[in-house]
Amino acid sequence: MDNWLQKRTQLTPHRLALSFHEQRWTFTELQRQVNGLCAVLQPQLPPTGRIAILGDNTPELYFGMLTLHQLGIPIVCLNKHLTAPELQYQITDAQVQTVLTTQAFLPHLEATATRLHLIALDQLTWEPRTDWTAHSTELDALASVMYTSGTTSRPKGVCQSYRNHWTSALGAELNLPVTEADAWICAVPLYHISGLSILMRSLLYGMPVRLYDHFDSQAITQDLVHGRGTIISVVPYMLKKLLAEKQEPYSSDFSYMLLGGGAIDQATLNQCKRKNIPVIQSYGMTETASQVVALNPAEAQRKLGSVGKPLFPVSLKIANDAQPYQVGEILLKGDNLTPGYLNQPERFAALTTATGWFRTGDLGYIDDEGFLYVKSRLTELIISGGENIYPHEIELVLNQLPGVQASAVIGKPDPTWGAIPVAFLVTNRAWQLTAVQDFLTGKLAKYKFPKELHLVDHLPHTTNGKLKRGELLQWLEKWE
Ligand code: S0N
Ligand code: AMP
Ligand code: MG
Ligand code: MG
Repeated sequence: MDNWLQKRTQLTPHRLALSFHEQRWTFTELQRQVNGLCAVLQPQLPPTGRIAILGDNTPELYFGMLTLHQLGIPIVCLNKHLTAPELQYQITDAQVQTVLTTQAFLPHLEATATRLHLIALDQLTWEPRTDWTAHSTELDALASVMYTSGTTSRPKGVCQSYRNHWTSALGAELNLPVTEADAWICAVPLYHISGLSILMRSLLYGMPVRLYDHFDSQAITQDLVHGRGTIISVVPYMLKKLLAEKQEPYSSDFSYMLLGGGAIDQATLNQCKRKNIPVIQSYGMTETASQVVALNPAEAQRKLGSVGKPLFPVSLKIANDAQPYQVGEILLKGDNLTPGYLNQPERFAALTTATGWFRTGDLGYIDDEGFLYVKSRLTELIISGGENIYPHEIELVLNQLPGVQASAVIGKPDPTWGAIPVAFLVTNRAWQLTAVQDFLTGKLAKYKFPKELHLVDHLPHTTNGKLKRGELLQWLEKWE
């Protein structure tokens, strides 16, 4: 295939591609920016080593990502909240030598152990160019890498091919057709698949993206009221903020909020219904290049609480040939699915059944009409505001606290974040939450910090020594 931006520019040169505050770029203008950046960047890029991006959702970062694809280079997506040691692992694992970033993030990257070639996109100057020979798109080539934390050990670099992005965009479009009048608000991070998938859809559908450098619920509400966006991707935290913000009707042009990234409570969905906010629930993961199951707009109200039916390119079943309403692990197949984890084929193989189904680790059931309901997870993943946290990675650091014999972390349901990490310490010292958080500073991303601390004299274990996290949750409930 031709390079997607070039193809899109040939097809609809004058259509709006991107807006950011008052700035606007048609596909032709976007293409010219990217051509210009290609010419400036290409001579600077070393011949070996991968290239990562790190930063806020700025137009410069957007141009940078498209430039990499135009040069035939996969994008390693780094989460801007991570600390230098957390970034270091990903940089080493992905053999990153160069990072496209912005000035604000330079000190952060300079603190990593690897000597990186850092390029601050907001410090570069380039002239828009009309010509550049773009690298064509090989569907099975690597397009992007995104890290997700693992249950016990190292984070996994999820490989996403162009075929994954292509299939994902196609499946989404067949469920929720996008028209020329649509514009998709992107306030989810471009380093998550929630954000990158919007960029990909823009190229494939010819649809404008209204970019936000961070989640600003007031400004977004004004956009929705004044018709400056017809679709927006949100995680539950964002949906609740927008719900609280809404005082006046959204523009009649507004279509829906695409909700994903974590579980939502029925009360919030009911409130959305009362306040006339159309919500399309979806289910997906980094490994599936965004949604694989989504509600159909016509059924979104009737099936409130369900995440919908598997999209056209997706095969889904519940393990052990479960009957309707019987809960089991959600299994997936299809071209959305990652070809594997970078450098860790054994971990992908361990999640693949003998007949080639991907084990999601999520538990759910299908009702008698074929709609999926997600119930919980097999592993102890905590999802706070759409960011994944594994208790084990926090425990590893807590165990280094002076005077701590043992630690445990569990996710506690939280009305704002969905869930928050709560820590239990067996210790002979009077540790306070703020002192623990100080100790974690620089070691763990802030969103992983425990928000509650309990000093206990023992932790509950099974007879074979496994921590009983469920019992810890019961302790919390008893104490409250
Ligand atoms: C929720 C967000 C926006 C919160 O960030 P905000 O409000 O901008 O805060 P900051 O200014 O960055 O920080 C302020 C303080 O808050 C702490 N903090 C930030 N985030 C979190 C967090 N998640 N949990 C706990 N604390 C947090 C900061 O540390 C800071 O602390 P102080 O003030 O003490 O320094 C932000 O977290 C965010 O953007 N979340 C969304 C991430 C996301 O997109 N996740 C989805 C990942 N999954 C997927 O992509 C697959 C599903 C999918 O594709 C999808 C998902 C949604 C919709 C559609 C789709 C689709 O299928 O297309
Ligand atoms: P990530 O790869 O970070 O997007 O995380 C994917 C995980 O988020 C899934 O495996 C689920 O555990 C969770 N998740 C995504 N969508 C939903 C949903 N609609 N309801 C409940 N959990 C969800
Ligand atoms: Mg912010
Ligand atoms: Mg995540």
